Amino acid sequence: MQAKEDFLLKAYELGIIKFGSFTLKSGIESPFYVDLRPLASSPHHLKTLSHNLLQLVDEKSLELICGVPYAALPMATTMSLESGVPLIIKRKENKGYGTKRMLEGVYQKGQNCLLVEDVITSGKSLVETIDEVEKEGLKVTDIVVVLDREQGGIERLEKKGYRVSTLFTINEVIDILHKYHRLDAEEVKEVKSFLNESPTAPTRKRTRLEDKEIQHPVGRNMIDIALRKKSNLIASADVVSSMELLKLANEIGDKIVALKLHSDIIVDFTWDMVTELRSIAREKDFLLFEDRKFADIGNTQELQFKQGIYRFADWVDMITAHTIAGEKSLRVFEPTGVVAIVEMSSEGTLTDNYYVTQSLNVAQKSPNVFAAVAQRQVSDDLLLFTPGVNLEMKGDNKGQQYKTPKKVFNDYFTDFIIVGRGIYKANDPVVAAEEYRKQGWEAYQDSLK
Ligand code: S5P
Repeated sequence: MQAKEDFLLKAYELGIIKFGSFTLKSGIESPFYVDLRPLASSPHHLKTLSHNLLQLVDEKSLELICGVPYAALPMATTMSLESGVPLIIKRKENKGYGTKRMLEGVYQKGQNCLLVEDVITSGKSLVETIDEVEKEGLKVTDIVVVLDREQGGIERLEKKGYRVSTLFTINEVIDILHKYHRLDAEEVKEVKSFLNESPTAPTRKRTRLEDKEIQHPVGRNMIDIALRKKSNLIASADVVSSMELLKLANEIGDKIVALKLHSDIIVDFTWDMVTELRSIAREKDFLLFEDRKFADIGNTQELQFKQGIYRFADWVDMITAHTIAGEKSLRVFEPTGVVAIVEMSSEGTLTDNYYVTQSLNVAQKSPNVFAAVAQRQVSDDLLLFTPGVNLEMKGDNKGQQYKTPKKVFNDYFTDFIIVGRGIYKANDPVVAAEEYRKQGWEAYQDSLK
């Protein structure tokens, strides 16, 4: 205990915890701020800390050590040097050349990897790191954390089956600093009342559709239709003839919010078909959504959008576009609603964390983008559409990867699911559409709790 207290007091002198008023990444005002990076400037303390972290786990079971970037990297390195357990390095983003791997170092599939984290709050960044490490075929069973801010992160990880060991909790830190007169009673009271007010369960809460900050009229319209129909379903009508398309639209139209099309796969595309489709959409109260995935400079996209055989500008409510050509390239679609392709569902997609962040930046800057296609939570000023949803299949042999409605509403806070083959290839598309509508709406309602 004495050694632990001594260590904390020394670390305090290095400035790892500061008291005052700090705005956190989440926008919350916090009376304290923790940053363990200064520890790396004191080799002696870094060694002590790493030694203490190693004591928390059974060293014999370890095959690899990996630190969550960046603050835990020097800790993980020092632990590796002391224990002789090899280190692997997780990148924050893909470097875009060379091996393009997210993990660097020598490892084999199936090896057990200890994760090291500096501070755990909600556990979100740890969950992301675990996902990426597991994606490489490694096993994660144990996680060591220097400081637990006691805001639900440990519970979240334990619920997923991971063993988490922590060196300090924030309450312990406050008590030790008080005991040694680094904090007075008034400061302790302020910090503790802040900690008590912060919920211990994960703080993530999803926003109801009606409370989303969506300004674009097509986005508002989608929300209104969803609430009227109790449906979060976008059906992807990837059929190749106008007869099949119109039949499907007629049959499932009253269960969906939008019908997503790939017009260029329809062998007999005609304006009569468009007229008929529009009249079905009006009658059955759904929107027409062309999944063209534009990906060119603004001028070319404008021509592709307004000219040619399809003249989408004349008849669709919304279209998909990649953000790859930058914000200005997306303005050419105004006033049609744009759904930005931020992340793809397929195996091996190049949309890594770096791409997704940059792509969301472009999407948020573009006034006519009201939604994003992604496999993760996005901010409340965009609606989130998630494709790759299927109740029965895990994927196809062309790289598609499927998840269930429950998973995407719960984990990503998806607003609308996109379902293709799950519906149009079903024995009875009407029954299937009703099943996806019902399960989707129930999963959405559950995710609000
Ligand atoms: O990342 C993506 C983005 C889209 S828009 N992954 C996708 O699968 N899509 C589209 O969603 C895809 O083009 C197809 O039209 C639909 C999924 O179809 P399914 O048959 O696999 O459900």
